Amino acid sequence: MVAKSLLALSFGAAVVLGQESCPGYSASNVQQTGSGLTADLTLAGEACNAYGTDLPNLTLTVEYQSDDRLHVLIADQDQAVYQVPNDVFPRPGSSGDASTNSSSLRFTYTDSPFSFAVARADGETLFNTSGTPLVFESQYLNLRTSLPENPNLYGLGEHTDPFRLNTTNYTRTIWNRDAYGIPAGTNLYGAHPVYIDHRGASGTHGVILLNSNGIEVKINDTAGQYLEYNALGGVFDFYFLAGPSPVETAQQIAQVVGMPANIPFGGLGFHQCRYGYRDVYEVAGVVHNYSAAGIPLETMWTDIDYMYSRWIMTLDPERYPLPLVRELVDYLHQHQQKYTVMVDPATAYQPGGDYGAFNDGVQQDVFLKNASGDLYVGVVWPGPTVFPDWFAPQTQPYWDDQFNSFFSAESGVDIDYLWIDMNEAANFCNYPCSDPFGYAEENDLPPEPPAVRNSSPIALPGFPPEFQPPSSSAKLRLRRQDGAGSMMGLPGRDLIDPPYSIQNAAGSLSNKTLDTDLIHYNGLAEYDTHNLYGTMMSNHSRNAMLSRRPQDRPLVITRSTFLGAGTYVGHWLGDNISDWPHYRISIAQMLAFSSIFQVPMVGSDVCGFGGNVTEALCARWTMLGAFYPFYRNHNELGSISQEAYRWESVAESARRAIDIRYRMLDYFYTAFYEQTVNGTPSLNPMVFLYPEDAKTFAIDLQFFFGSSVLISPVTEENGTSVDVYLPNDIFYDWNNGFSPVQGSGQTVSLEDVDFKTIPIHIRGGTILPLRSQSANTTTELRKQSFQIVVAPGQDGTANGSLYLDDGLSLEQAATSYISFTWDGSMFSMSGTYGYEAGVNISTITVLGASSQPQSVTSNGADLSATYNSTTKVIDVEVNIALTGDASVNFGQVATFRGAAPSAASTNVLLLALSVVTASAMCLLGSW
Ligand code: MIG
Repeated sequence: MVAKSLLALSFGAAVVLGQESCPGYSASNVQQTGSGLTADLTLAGEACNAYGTDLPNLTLTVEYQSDDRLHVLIADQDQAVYQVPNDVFPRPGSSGDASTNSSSLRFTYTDSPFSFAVARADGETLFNTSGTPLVFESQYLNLRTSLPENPNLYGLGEHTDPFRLNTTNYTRTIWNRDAYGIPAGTNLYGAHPVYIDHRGASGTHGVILLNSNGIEVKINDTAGQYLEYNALGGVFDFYFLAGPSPVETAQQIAQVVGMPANIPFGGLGFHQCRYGYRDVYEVAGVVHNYSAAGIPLETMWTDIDYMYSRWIMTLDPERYPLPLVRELVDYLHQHQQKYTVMVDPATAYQPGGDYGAFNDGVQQDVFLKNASGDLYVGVVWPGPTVFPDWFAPQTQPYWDDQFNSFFSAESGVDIDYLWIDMNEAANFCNYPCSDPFGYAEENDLPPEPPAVRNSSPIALPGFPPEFQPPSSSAKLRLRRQDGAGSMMGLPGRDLIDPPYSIQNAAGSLSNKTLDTDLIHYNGLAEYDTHNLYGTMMSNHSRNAMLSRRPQDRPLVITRSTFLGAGTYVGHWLGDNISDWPHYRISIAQMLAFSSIFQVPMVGSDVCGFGGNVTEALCARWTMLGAFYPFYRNHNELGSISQEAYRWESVAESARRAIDIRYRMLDYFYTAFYEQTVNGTPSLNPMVFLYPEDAKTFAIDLQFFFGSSVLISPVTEENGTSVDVYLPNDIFYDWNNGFSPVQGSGQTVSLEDVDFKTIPIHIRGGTILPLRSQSANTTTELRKQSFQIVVAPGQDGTANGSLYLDDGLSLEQAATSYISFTWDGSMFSMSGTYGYEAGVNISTITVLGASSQPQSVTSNGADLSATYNSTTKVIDVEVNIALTGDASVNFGQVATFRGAAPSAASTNVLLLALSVVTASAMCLLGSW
């Protein structure tokens, strides 16, 4: 029922802005529609014009889009105000059958002064704007919702603040920025104005504000607890998502921002990168050293070092000559490895030369222009640069052409994946960048490249003999030689210096980025669309990768993102520092991107980017990174080398961590796939899986890889202990032969966690498909048989799933999706079996068993089972094809069931492993 709210007792308080009291709006002409209502909102008094001009006439549109999604749009009646374009962010439609009555949400409003509230059908108020009048001005929007005391809020990225946000005196600025060192409390590379509000047993909901203007979200408790949006333009385009669980809320966010793109299986392998590999020999040397050290390297990367003078779509003919780069790529491909390079948007300004990326772009009119019609010139690595205008329709074919030529499989750099950077967009020259040429010269841009080697490179056994130092005649073509009405924004605004200043850490809006008064090809202002630049480059770059390899799923990793970026690309978390605070915060950051922003292919630079890493930190980070979806060691120019083979301890931790990751890779790939289908997070904060356990709400140093594998890394330099919270549930300790561990809702200290070990617990109630052994590449890994690990839960049952496909194709001809269940004595699998995996299940492992089973049978045949009475693990050798339903009967075996036995009545042993001193973690004896 849409009714006037009784809740909305207005305080009658006018918000005081810029010395003026703002009048708010009155609602009139309320029209019920099939799925909601519309109303006119009229300015209710004298304009306050606090930070711009109050708009007199607005329209409210409320639509119940599904039973758990409510859309509330407050826009100007004239539809002149900028709105995020549908072709950049395709809005979800209505499911058609949603209605006021069926929805689990209720919209109510007060007409004067206008305010609205969103509540659950059972009455719990989720959002209520009655505390302050709505402000809707030409360059300023203000809306505040009251919240319960000390709320559990998550999201509003990109940031490096705790996963559970501060709730007092806290400002989150959203304005994409090149943010070296990713400082806490500041605006970083991405714009994700979405939050999750978790209220324990009362449920969880989500709120998306679809707005790409600069935004400041203020959270404080000075006028009751509130959350307030201050935006520099656009409209109030809200999506309220009912949850009521955290996982359902995440799924509902995905229904709005789009399901994430799937990735190639190989993208989950281990990646090595750095800024400052001086030449192709050094890159080849790294590949060689990994193999010599016995550390699986899946993908080798090259930063901007490969470019001639930092010009995109070129190679440095002396340091990275084409024939040798092609040799390197061939070598990698022959060894089932991959190659990736970086591309920036900024293109060297080189008029009058033969630089094709520039010339073609000028000719096809793809670069941003000043009001005068001249090219807009900023300064990035190559010195003066121009920037593609992704809003111009000709930019996609231009970008495709550049990719097809420079990244040609036949004659260019045949990359497998792509890395895109500096797309906030970054510009070194502060506003107003009146003399980019002078600025570039003063700042030595482009920088001097490293000296060319004058001695022969060190021999690399296994590399082609032709892999010789560049001959002076090795000339590379620097680029291809063969053909290769509305809602546009209000006029009259101050697009450089709006009256309201958000707390942009770069200073004024245009600092270190594109001028915000630039007008795009289609008429939109950079002021309104700045936060979209990186995501539009992502979309264009994904398409360009598809244009050269139409059959293959692309993997593109971007720095800058907006809502919905995950539908195109993954994200690395930018320029972190090689220190423990950045190691620790990487978990919260990654959780936000995966479980809230729906950009699940995410990770931080392993061992850290800026500064010099310590051996202990690099060893720990190499293990933690094995549980990032995107697992890449990357390092800054000038920092000490940090490839995993540089220290024996790090090499050993890499070998062990990769071994575990790879054995789990199909399990994680399945979780990732599920996220692409329905938004179920492939990484879970503890609060998502234990939403009623208040002790989990703020945990962001432990997390679930998938929904079964709890990772609890050591978080201190030289530390060998870690405080671990285990909810009241049954877990199985990976590092102690899968021995059962009863969690008791306490934090316990794990001791003696050496530098080669990361604590891993399997959550009871789950079934993990593992590969029975790891391999040197993911291609080889896919030839290993499966070991299915059954981890019974408190009720004695468990389930899991396995998705199988070729790991590569955009369109899959045949896939398998298999469900596994354990009912206490019977293991069964059922599902669809289209994909020929070529391997079978070779072992079924049942954890937490109190005794050896009397008999284990499949189709009436006896199977041989071994039982370890210390770890309580049964292993059964099987040979089950992944081509049809099957079951294995364990007869009367007793696996763990029911609540933890009390110490008095059972034989409770303290865990004898290296790890434990805490009474809360006990090995369950007989029961
Ligand atoms: O201004 O390409 O975040 O990963 O190594 C720095 C050089 C430009 C920033 C990226 C970083 C990369 C670096 N880039």
